Amino acid sequence: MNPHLQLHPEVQAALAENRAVVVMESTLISHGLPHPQNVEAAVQMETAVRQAGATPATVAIIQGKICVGLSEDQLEYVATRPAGTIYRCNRRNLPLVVARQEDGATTVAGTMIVAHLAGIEMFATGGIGGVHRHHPFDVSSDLTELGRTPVTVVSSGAKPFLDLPATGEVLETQGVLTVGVGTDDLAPFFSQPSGQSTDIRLDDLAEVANLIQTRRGLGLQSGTLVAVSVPDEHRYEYEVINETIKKAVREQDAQGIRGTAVTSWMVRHLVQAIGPDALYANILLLCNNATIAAQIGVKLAESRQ
Ligand code: PSU
Ligand code: MN
Repeated sequence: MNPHLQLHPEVQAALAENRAVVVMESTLISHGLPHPQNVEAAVQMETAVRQAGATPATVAIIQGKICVGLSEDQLEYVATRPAGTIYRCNRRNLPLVVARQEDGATTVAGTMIVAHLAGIEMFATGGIGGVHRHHPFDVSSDLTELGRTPVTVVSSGAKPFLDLPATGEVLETQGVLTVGVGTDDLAPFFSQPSGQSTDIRLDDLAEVANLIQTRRGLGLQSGTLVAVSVPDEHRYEYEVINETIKKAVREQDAQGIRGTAVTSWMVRHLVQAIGPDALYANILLLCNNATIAAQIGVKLAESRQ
């Protein structure tokens, strides 16, 4: 195992016995959701993974150590770092944070790298990054990482305030197959239909597992993006949400908010505009994605026995 990794004993045991493990990101905890909902969401996701028969492993860098699986104290630590004291890590700054023994939360891209280093296939999160509206060169490294790291990201697709057609194009160029489960929407998040489709819809998780096995068997280094539909009662009409999003994007541009600040500003703004149910729906979809990731992981583990 890579010496920079610190595996939680439970994760180490699961991997040694070829049991299913699901990784989760920490940027959502440190930069995405407010406290204490961030801790609640992380704990609920871990519970969902366990209930589906897999072992959860939330990833974060604590004083330079890449932790795969966090204790309760470590989770609370990551969730309460003051703004500006914890990096948002992807491929670019992961070595910097490790070398300087600093704290870092991993984005989808960063978490994929760590999952692959640890030999873990399945990853559950909310929405992935993509191409930003009006800023075609602001392309999230989540997309390029999906093109070069063989990990399966189970998500609610791309974040709905992105340029979804452009995001779909980049995923295609990167060689990333997008698979809908219970949907064929590339960005179900909490609103459908977005008008942008996944490459294929597969509601049978055994078929998804088979697809992942085949990609691995071919030795391809790209990942797979799974988009999961949102529980019905928490679904908004995309047409309606998109009007709110368009206004928010204009305001964000006018205020000059760019780069790593974009997502947290937008999530805060949308929760304010749509109401607290948006936050609740966000947590619910995270748990739903965690369950599906674990179920696929269990199927993969069964086929390895
Ligand atoms: N979705 C959310 N909140 C977030 C993120 C996604 O609802 O905080 C994070 C994820 O970690 C994702 C990252 O990988 O935003 C993408 O950011 P960027 O566009 O800066 O690459
Ligand atoms: Mn970006």
